[in-house]
Amino acid sequence: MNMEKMMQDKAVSMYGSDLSNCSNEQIYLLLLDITKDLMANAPLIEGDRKLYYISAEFLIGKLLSNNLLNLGVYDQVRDVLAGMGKTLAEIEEIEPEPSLGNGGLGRLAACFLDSIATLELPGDGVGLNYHLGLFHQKFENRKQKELPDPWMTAQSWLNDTGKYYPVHFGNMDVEAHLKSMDVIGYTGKKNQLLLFDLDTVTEAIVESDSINFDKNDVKENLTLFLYPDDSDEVGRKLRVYQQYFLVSAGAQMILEDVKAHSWDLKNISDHVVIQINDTHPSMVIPELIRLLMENGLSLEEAVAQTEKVCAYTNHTILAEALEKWPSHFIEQVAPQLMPIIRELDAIAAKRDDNPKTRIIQNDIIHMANMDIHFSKSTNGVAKIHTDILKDTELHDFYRLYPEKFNNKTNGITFRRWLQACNPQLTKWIISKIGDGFLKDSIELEALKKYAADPECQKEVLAIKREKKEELAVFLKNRQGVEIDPNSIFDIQVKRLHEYKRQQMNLLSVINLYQEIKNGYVPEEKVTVIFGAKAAPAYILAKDIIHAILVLSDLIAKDEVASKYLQVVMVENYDVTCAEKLIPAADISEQISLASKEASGTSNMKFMLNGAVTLGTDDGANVEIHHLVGDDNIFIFGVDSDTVIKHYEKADYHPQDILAQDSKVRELVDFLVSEEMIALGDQTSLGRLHHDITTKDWFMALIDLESYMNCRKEAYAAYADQNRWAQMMINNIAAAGFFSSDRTIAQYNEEIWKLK
Ligand code: Z2T
Repeated sequence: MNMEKMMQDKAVSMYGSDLSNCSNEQIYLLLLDITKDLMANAPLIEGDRKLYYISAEFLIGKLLSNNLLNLGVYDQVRDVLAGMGKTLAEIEEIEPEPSLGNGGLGRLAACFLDSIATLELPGDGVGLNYHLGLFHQKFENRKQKELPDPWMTAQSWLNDTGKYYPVHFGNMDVEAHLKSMDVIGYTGKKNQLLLFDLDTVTEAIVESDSINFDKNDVKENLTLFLYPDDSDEVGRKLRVYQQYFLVSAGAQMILEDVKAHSWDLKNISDHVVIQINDTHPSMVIPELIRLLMENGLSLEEAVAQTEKVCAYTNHTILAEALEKWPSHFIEQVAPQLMPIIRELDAIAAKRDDNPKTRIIQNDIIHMANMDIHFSKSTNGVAKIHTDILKDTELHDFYRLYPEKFNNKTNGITFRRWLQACNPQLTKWIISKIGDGFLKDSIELEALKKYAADPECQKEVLAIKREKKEELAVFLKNRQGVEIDPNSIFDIQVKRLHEYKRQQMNLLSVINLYQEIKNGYVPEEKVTVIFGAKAAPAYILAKDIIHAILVLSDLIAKDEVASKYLQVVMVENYDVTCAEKLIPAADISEQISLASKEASGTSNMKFMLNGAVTLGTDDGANVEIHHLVGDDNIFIFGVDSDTVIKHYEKADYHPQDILAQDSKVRELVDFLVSEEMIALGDQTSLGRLHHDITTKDWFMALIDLESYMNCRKEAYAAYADQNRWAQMMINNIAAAGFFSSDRTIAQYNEEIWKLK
């Protein structure tokens, strides 16, 4: 196909003008049109068994580059644009990023869709179309402010299927409107991302300059935002409305599909598998049972089929994130589910006399318990996470159903996280080992033999340097901040949460700042970069953002310290900026409290792009550590068993550490020093200081000393650039295991059994 001619013809038909006269926006729109046409003609992946990956989130990122790449026309488009003196990156700037996820869980769902289509497995994503996304983060007075994120535009990747499904809430009936996006795999075949929406939703009910809206009017607000503020009762109930809307429309659509194929509903489990992405879509279980019974199955038959159809993935051991809904919520939102949930609870009671595995306890419905009893599979997302589920968090269930438990270590799609965001490194790898690794990622291991080669070391360092310069330009354009590509780029990007310990990173930076003030001259300048959104109702997380922004300005204003140290917090961290930050990173900060990060997935993206991990033995870091060996990673901190014992015995007290370690005391007290208060908000900084000194629930202080020492070791290692480049290559070479193609192949072999 002649891409140049296609683009020329489109320019004439759409704008009546020559391609060379088109603006970037016009070029984006004509490429959108061409790409959608090409995808419309791509064959659907089909089979006699189909997967539905049901999830409240799909953090898909911009789609133009990714779709061009998977359609096999990326190079052609790039070349046509180059002929006009333009880059794809410039054109892609026009594309808004769909804001349909929070963080890892939503991004994982997006990587999975890419790999499912690439492996040519029949599997669609099922989710919701949030008009205003999560929220857009702005910094104002060094604090996070939340604004709506209206990402939908007149022309977009969304298609209207014209289909509607009735959803019956306790107090009203609504019509779920099905929208879809094509998901094209690397071999040119496609699946769908199916997103439900409600036509009566009204963006205008959101107050200007905030994300506040009337939470009571479900018809107008249902799909406005992802996870509306759940700090008050109406907010939480709205979330239950969203969940039932998703699963009811989703289950109806699945049954319609089954009927269209003339498959027998009595044997639906021969043809359908539903992967439940955390507990957000758990109500699909009773809803499917209800609908199967409406279609003539007995309760016993419907339950037996549903248990064979559904599979559940757990993404966290944090107790506060395991959803539990008061039964009166369900009674109001979806009363038709309550009799079924009560039946399921009775069956659970017959299977096990342990009250802790019951679904309904004190009139509260434990969603995860329902999932485990009535799914064929329960999986964790990294080896250590699954082990903790079996040994502690879900131990009672593991004893009951050992055969249901399994691990599926997360993965990432190399199409987006290497080929699209780092073409330079991709080209270099191909020049060394060929392009077989793009199909079979384990072939990256062949790079190992180049790690000690000085010529190769020079080449990867040059590529890293180029990506650091690109990031510098990007950040200058995006938020006007200038960074120095000669410095070490030390990066922590992820949702803001105490267990991820951005506050520990901050305290360590305070230490470096104070040492410089006391005359220490670092060998290398360091740029510490943060990117994180905090949940709007999570006060302490917002306090940590405030402290980072205050420290950032304080250091920038200091003539001496700013020569050696810069702290940058990227505004509105999203997939688009992850694609710039990750290829430019020297150090990947993965410093969660051991046992708390289920897996992490940015750790894999950083490694693949030649950053070296500085982290704890937690989540998938454990597997990264094992694969690269002690010499190619910086590991510190107490292990997960120690942490779990502290929680069991309730014997961790930050006061103990503060009393015996005057240096740690000094660092923590700096949060409320005159210097900080001069630029910051005393209430917010005081609250953070008080929390760390009296509670420190996620034990930032337990690892602070070992973290600071380990970070210094990493900086010292960086000074030996050849040695550092060797570590980079060893990391890239070991990253093959973390391809989501491998993860999906395992889901398919052990759970889905498609084809
Ligand atoms: C989320 O992103 C994750 C877990 C959740 O538990 C919820 C959300 Cl929104 C309810 C993350 C984990 O924190 C992370 O460790 C993991 O890598 C990711 O899910 C994908 O499994």
